Amino acid sequence: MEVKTSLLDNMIGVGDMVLLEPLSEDSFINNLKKRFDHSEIYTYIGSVVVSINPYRPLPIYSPEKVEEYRNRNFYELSPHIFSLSDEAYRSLRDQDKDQCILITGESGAGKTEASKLVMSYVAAVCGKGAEVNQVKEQLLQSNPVLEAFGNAKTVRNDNSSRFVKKMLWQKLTPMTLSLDLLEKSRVVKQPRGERNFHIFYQILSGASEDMLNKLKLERDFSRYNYLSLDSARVNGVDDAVNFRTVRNAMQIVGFMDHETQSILEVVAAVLKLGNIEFKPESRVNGLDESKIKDKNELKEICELTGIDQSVLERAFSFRTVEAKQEKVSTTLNVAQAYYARDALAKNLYSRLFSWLVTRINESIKVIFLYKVMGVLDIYGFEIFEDNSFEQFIINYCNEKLQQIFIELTLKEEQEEYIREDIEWTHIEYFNNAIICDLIENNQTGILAMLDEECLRPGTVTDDTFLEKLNQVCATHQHFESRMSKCSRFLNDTSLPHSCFRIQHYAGKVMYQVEGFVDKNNDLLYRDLSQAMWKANHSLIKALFPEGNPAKINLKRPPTAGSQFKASVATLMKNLQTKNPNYIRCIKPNDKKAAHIFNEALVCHQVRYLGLLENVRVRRAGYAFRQPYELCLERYKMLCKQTWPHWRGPARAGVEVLFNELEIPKEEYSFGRSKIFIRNPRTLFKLEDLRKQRLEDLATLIQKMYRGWK
Ligand code: AOV
Ligand code: MG
Repeated sequence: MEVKTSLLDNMIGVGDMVLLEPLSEDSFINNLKKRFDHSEIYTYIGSVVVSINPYRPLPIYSPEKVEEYRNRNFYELSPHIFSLSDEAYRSLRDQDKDQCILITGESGAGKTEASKLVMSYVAAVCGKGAEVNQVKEQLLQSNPVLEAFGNAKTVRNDNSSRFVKKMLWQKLTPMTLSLDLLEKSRVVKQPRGERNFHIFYQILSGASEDMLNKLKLERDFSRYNYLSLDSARVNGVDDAVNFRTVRNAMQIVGFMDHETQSILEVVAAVLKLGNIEFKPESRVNGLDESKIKDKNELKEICELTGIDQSVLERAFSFRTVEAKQEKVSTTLNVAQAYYARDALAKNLYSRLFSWLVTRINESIKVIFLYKVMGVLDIYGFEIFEDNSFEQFIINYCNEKLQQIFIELTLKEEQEEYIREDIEWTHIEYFNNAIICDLIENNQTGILAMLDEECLRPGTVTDDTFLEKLNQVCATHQHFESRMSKCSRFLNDTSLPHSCFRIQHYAGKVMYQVEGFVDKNNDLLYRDLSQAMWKANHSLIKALFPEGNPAKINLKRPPTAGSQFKASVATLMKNLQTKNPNYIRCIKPNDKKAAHIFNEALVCHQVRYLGLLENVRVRRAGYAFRQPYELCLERYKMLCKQTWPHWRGPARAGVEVLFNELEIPKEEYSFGRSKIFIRNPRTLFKLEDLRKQRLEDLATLIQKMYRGWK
């Protein structure tokens, strides 16, 4: 069997960083660059795959490639995401080990594309039969649907995921599951240069006149307050074509026509809610009351969704607070009315999204109590000019995933040495547990303090929250604020008074405190949920179960922050029970452009991802390891006693082989099941000898062949 030696090809750099000699930050980046320039976007660090976004289609994902990588060992072919997928899939199938594939990297680094490649690989190689094929197709088609509703153009990425996606494959049958954690504030407001979720633009661009009429929509984006206009069109994206793809995908996934219609009605209602405007109207007793400026939009929303117009109108003017037996109605002023409107739009949309996910799951779920393989694709680390609660939450999620990487890589490596009875040296590296603690500690964490502030009676503002942060976090190494008691930052004019800064594992991020309290409170007045529950629209009714007066719950719903924290904790616990496989995505430039490799940018990511430490840990003592059988199979041709067949245990064969080749004893160690090689040069030597031997053999065969002729 011919085996490529692409891992060691000098022209295109080494395929496994573990074999890099000498190892330094420069050589690491150089190696990545060399490979990137030769369209080799994947490089290993042991079993970790480092992937650099090529920003152009590469011909390396064809069905032929799938076949090439199928059932092959990790090191036999050039590094590829398919290799990792195959490895994970086979471990699941043959060793019954739960697997998870963790895809990390900053926004635009290629996580979502990677997750889709893994999915399509597993779909291609797993299970058989008509029923399974249908489920596979449905799972793959769930992607365009989830992306239409959960992705948006941001400054960093034209197709940025604004939710966490987790897909599960059971032993032979796929099923999806998605933790939604959607960035719902985007529904009502988008940062400059960004768009709302794709689906809004897709409907307006792609729906037929007839459909638009039915949805009471107009084609013109500029009619809608909730759509930012400065970036309504995205280069290279055809919203109309995508709308057709999404409709088609919805059909395949299993949505009935009437369901799709209901879904689009909710989307239209959300869009139209943004056009309801309020004006102040003074009342006799001096209190400001808000009034709807033009009721036409309200009327149409109600016609579209079967919501009672007078009930909705009242819910935009009054707020009822129930405490024990008492009911108190207060009027809403203009600001409160806008707040209520936006809260309703956000809730309608985010609940629709969760419902979609559940619905997709139901349609493709096949229950088997088999082992599972999960693929996790999150929103990547983000630093914008203005960072708010959303970035804080997204970055916290990334911080946690990095923490899993640190814990599990260290643990796994340590365990391997212990299992194999090999001595090893501990490698130090930055553990971001301290940053996670700053955010999530139950007493002194930022989220806990935000909650405390939100639940405190009296006047609560973003400023009082910041004051509290300043008191409690002032001395934390990773927290910076100008108002803090700690004088470290008093003269730091780059840090405005209304901001705090966190030194995340991936860099410093300055957060604007404005909006934190509101977004965390995430209040939806009960009058509105009741109005929704009363709607003559089965989907909307189902989205607001708490609006049922029979089910009134006087307890305050959990805050957005604490819900998120709980979901992340569940996710992390779940991941820890699985065997992790990592794909570390790197963004080569900030221009979304092909062929550009910005060394400084890559270097920054390599640093914070801890990739060099990863290599060092991997080589702590031993750069390379291989099960005895594989090692013997690959190099047995180099020794008369082992060629062509070795009779006896593989370990003894390797011993004979290494003795014969006079490899110095201190260069390798025998583990229980694997040979551990200390220096990459030893491996290079073996590979060179092997290459030479193969060439000799080829010449010999040619000679013999000519002789026969
Ligand atoms: P992300 O998931 O990491 O960002 P994406 O996977 O959406 O990033 O990648 C961004 C864009 O890069 C894609 O839309 C493609 O155009 C391109 N791209 C990525 N990977 C590949 C690849 N393997 N081959 C070709 N093009 C690719 V975010 O969701 O914003 O964190 O939150
Ligand atoms: Mg993504």
